[in-house]
Amino acid sequence: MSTSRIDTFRAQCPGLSLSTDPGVLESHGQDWTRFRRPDPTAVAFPADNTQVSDLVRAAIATGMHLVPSGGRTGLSGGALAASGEIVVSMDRMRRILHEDPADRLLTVQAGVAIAEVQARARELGLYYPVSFAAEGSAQVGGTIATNAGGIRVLRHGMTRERVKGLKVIDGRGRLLDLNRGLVKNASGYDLRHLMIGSEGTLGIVVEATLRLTEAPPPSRVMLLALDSMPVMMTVLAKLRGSLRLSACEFFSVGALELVCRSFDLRYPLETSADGFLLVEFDVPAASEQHIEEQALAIFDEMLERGWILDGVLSTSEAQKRALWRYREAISEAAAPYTPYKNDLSVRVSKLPDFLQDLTTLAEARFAGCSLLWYGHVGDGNLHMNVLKPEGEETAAFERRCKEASEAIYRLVRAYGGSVSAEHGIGLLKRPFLGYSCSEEEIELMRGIKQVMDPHGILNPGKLL
Ligand code: 2HG
Ligand code: ZN
Repeated sequence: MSTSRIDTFRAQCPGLSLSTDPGVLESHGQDWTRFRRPDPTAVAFPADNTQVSDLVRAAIATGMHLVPSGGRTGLSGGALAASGEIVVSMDRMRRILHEDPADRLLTVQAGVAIAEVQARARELGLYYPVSFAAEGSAQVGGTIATNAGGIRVLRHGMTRERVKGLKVIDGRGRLLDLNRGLVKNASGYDLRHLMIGSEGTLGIVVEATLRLTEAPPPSRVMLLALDSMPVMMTVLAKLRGSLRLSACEFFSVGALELVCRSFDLRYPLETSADGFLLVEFDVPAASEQHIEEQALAIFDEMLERGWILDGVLSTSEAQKRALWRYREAISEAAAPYTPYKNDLSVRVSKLPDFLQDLTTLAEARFAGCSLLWYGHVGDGNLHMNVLKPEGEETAAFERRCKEASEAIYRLVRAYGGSVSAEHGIGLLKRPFLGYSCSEEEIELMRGIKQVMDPHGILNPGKLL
């Protein structure tokens, strides 16, 4: 790009911090995906809403494209800038703006980390339930742009459920103040919900008003070795019948072994199995003994019926955290193997059949590759990571995975599922959007994009 174009851009944004430092371009031009090299022209660090609005107007005037960027922990390439774009980083917009314990609302700038929202909620005696392994780096704006899920969706839903107000700069540089923290608001189309999950293609989130909830009661974690995969839903139904679950996660033995190897952890159980279920459930102090007895009785019954082979029940907070680590560290353990990610969902009741069909398909298609299976099975969400065999070229591996994806996504469609449960479509899943959404839906999405971003400057090439 010519120097004059970026100079014109700069001149239209007085006071805007704009970096062209190669290290910053490299770090801020990408997310956690590793299939493309970042190549942005510059990284903008706006400090307030006006500067975001200015830079959108400057982008329109100069024909520059913008890539909104948060904590860059995305897994679909939604925040990847590989074509000379200007990255819009929220790193300087990290203030908690307003606390309203009476309404249980917290208003924050888009660059505040999820862990900070959680910490502030705790200080207020409340709770922010969006939780996932990358919460220390992931920012509020990014989680709204992708409608992030995580490990508490079973009880609290996705990020969408938490967003009660949203300030957004649209594709013309206008500030939209959506829903303003209201519980009830039946006045027209709810543009807030259109923005949630739009992956920076309709507007740039600058502020959010988040709904907190009451602090959860004490809890225990149970890790179970499953006798077989089909029995998983029977076990879940049994547990749900008697215990108040706040999480239900699954992982395969391959995933567990990789975590143990990568982080030098000891194997958590005495018996091995193909798959494991990790559940967390409430144990309010008043009924601690009763619930513990109930949990152990269910455990014995499941053992007797042959549904599970082994298990462990946490007895301390430290042990609870240690058990969670086996699940939460999987993605990090997989990272050095350039994993090709699948983030699939089907209705919870269909999961066992889907898993069986998918396993047969994936084992045939990915011969020679290690497959890691894990996910939030209480929500019908399965992550399948295909690890790149040592020595294989990244581009060739990606091509192979994409070809195999067609068959996988045909199966997903046959089950009425989704090709992206919680990671977004971004760049990597864009060719496959049609497996989740009909032509009519996609046509309407294009129309909405045209209205909200008529100049096509917001995250072009992503999602649609
Ligand atoms: C998780 O559930 C995250 O651990 C990451 O959504 C999943 O890396 C993945 O495929
Ligand atoms: Zn996940």
